[in-house]
Amino acid sequence: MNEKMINEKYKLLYRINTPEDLRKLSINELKFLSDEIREFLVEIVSKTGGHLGSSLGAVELTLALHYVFNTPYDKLVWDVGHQAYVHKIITGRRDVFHTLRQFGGISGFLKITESEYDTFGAGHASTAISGALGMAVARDLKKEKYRVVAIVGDGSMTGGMAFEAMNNAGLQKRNLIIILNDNNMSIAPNVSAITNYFTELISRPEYNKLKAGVWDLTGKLDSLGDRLRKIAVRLEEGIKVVITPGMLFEALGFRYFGPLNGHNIQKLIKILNQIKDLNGPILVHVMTEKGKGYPPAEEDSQKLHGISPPSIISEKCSEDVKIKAPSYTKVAGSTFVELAKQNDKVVGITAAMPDGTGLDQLQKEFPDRFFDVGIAEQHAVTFAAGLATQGYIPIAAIYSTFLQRAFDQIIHDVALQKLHVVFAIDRGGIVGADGPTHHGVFDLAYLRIIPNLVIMAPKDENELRHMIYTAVNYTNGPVAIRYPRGEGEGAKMDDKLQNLKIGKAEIVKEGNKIAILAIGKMVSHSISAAKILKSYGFDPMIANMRFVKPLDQELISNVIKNYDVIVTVEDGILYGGFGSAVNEFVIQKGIYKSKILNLGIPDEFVPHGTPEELYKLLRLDPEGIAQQIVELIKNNQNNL
Ligand SMILES: Cc1ncc(C[n+]2csc(CCOP(=O)(O)OP(=O)(O)O)c2C)c(N)n1
Repeated sequence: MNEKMINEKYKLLYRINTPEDLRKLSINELKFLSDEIREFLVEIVSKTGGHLGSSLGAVELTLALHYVFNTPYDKLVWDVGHQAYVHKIITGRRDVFHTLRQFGGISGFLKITESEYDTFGAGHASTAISGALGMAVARDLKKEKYRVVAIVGDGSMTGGMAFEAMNNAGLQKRNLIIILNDNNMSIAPNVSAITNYFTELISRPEYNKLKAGVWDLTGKLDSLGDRLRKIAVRLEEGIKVVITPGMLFEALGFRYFGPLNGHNIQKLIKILNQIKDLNGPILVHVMTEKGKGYPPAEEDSQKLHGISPPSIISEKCSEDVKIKAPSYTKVAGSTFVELAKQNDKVVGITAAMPDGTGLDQLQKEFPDRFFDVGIAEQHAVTFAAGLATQGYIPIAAIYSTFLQRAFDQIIHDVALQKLHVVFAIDRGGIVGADGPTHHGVFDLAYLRIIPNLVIMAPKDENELRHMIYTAVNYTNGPVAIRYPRGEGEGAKMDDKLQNLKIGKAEIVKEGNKIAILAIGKMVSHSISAAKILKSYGFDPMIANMRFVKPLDQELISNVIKNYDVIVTVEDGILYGGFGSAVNEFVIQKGIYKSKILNLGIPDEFVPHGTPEELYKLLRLDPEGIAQQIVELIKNNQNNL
């Protein structure tokens, strides 16, 4: 599309370079702008991939917020950040929006270094209220005047941290506005008591009618002094307690407004203007529709929560994309079901990611043994611990990056009590376009330090099945299996599941002089690296280590004796990870003599991009692994 065509198609949008431009538009123009933005979103995100549904649902809300609040002086704090594409587009990033989630391009989430309008980085759920409260307190300490607004989805409200923050905000009584963006959906349909509560709240017409009356009354009484106002508020409290179920937010110290139609921009602007300077913590409940304005997303908002490029909207793409192997997730999901069929004590737990973890398969087959606890990873782990005390074998399937949240629960509630919980840790390693908030690169390091925990990582999807089987049969404590995002390696699937020997590695290729000790996905990269090394005259031995804990000490001792160069390879952070474990072992045993090269992720956050781009950047692609080994040998020719 040339510039003229773009200008015609997006007439209003191309006038908006900052929210200041937005504030010059009439309400009617804002409505047309909403349509243009929806079209723009679908056009771009279908090419880049990304969180389409959530952003489509938040178009009017985002415009209204930037229209009413004086951003960036006033601070908008978006939870997760996946719904903030419109915010990006109208805060100076329209012309680079096509680089969304691309290597070197703009982030798919909020990033404090990307724009002064991104007041707080995000990617993980339920952080916005805490961050916003911190800003509000800082404002008061500095005696400044800016307003702080946190925008949180109903799914993210299921995270305990949101309530910890509300509880504290209610106590502190600072001026703070929370917008509850309620679309009744998390990624999957939102499953929680709080969702039922919202639904109940909005479906009681008698409450809404009375509430409107009382708010009107209190509004009119504003000028009549404290006493009358207190009486009116008390009257209102009384009515609410009788008519509404619990008044959760008000009990936490918030003034509740809503529910409002989040697609009626005129009304949104009116109400936001009315409440923006009220004192104390305020909660505005806004109802939106996920995927609004784009029928495929409205019809299947779960599927279109996030889309991969080329978009599933493109009709051609299904022919173009050749699937080489089932994903690790799919294989894990079918193995969970297979094991659940064999053993009625096996149960599955997800924290709001039934499809993402493959547990949707168990949900279909054994709905009574499947538990979606909401975006509540900490609870998921301790809930699993409770089940395990009673003889159940919980499989807690959680993404590596989100399991970080439950670090203490793994230590205190599971490992310390030696409970048999199976952690199926999906998205270990590099995840790609979601970037640094989502890469699962810390898991081996943060899990390795926990006593009683067995940690494995499969070289391919076939081995993943055996590892899940082994973990379910291992009754001596908790087991973590960490596997990557995306397609498997195309491995041949064995007919029968086998128990792997705990702490035993597998030699996948004999060789001499160089020994490559690889873990997880890095085994296949190392096998390809060995082919490259052949052209340099090297023939390395390759071990699939399988276990980060316990380590195969016997194998490592033998390798130290018999090889000149030992290379450890992992797709995780080097500090404290698998390579560190090998180093610690050889130093402790006093058997350190060979050159040891630790390949993995340096002490940096990994940006977003395709996995291929990122492996290359990190020199963890086969070429990078081979080259690093060649460089080591060249630099140490005299010592080897
Ligand atoms: C701690 C954590 N767990 C899981 C996720 C994955 N996740 C991203 S968005 C999302 C759903 C959020 O629902 P909601 O806040 O209602 O926003 P919506 O997508 O419905 O607009 C989930 C579960 C996450 N980002 N952070």
